[in-house]
Amino acid sequence: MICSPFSSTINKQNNYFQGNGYTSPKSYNMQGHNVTNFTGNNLQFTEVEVYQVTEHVERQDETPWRKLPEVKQKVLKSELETYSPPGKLDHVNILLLGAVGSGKSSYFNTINSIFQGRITSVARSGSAEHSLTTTYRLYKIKSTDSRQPLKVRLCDTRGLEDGLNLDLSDLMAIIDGHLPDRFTFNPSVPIRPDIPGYKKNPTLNDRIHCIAFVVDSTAIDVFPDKILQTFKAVQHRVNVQGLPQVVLLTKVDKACEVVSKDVSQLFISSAIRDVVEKTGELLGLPRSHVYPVKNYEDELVLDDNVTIPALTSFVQMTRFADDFLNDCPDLDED
Ligand SMILES: Nc1nc2c(ncn2[C@@H]2O[C@H](COP(=O)(O)OP(=O)(O)OP(=O)(O)O)[C@@H](O)[C@H]2O)c(=O)[nH]1
Ligand SMILES: [Mg+2]
Repeated sequence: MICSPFSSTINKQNNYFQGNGYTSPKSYNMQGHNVTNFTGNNLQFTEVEVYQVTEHVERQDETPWRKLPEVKQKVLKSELETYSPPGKLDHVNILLLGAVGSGKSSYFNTINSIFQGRITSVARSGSAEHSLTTTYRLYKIKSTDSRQPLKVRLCDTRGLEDGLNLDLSDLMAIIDGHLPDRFTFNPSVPIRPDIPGYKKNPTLNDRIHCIAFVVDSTAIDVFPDKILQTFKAVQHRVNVQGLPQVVLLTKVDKACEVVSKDVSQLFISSAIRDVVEKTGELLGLPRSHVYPVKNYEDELVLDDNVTIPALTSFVQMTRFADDFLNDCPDLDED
């Protein structure tokens, strides 16, 4: 019922309060009554009680904003363990690119831990004034049972930072496969063909087949402009090649209190849904390419709620890389 029987102040005259507003029942089954006989055709009230609703109950909608595949961890792992790239390729290369401290090395450690069945810390991670990762690493991940390396590698780079940034030509040298494993970055020396270890004629096997922009979900509102410009410049170059790009949105536990208490709420949290949307807009990528993940960093044991989102992101990147390679004109030449 829509009604506003009085506004401001009304005083009792004789035995009633004289209303100064109106009643207009709407969307209500009056069962044969009308306004006139319902109100007695007047706005005279013998008693007036005013209630104010003071309690605002914050209800978290329990419907997930993203549905993950309804398969067990074992199935996701097995997809990666049995994966073979098309053509004569030995492996697929996924590049982790992001700001200093965004969680690149921790993502590799997370995926490696999942396949080792225990928490591992092969890549050095932590916080430092400048990038903790100073060496380019093409990390292999061994299958849980067979101990054979997966045919998907995670390529960990030095973090981007103001002043000591790898510039666009350095990043393109990495993407085009000119850098060997364990190449030590020297921010004051650009990557050029005359530096030791530079691969002059990289094959498709050496090239990057999917780029993962690693973004700290707590930094999205104050994302450094210089790093965004670097991302955009890379995107501009690789869009021409059709190279797939995704975002790994890390540190989701820090971006939402509910998730920090219970990681199983990741795809229910509206705060995380909003960060995913903002990140997609910032990098001009569809939301379906933005993967919120919690890296293993504080845990001593594996947890399905951490493992499944991380593994899902890894499977998706591998599938995108595979799609790219299947459509790549250079595939038959390697
Ligand atoms: N709470 C939380 N901390 C994280 C997460 N991922 C990474 N960290 C922490 O963030 C810090 C930086 O992580 P790294 O993996 O070293 O980041 P990086 O991008 O490799 O950094 P550089 O190599 O220095 O560029 C470490 O202290 C990690 O423990 C996460 O999902 N949640
Ligand atoms: Mg690192």
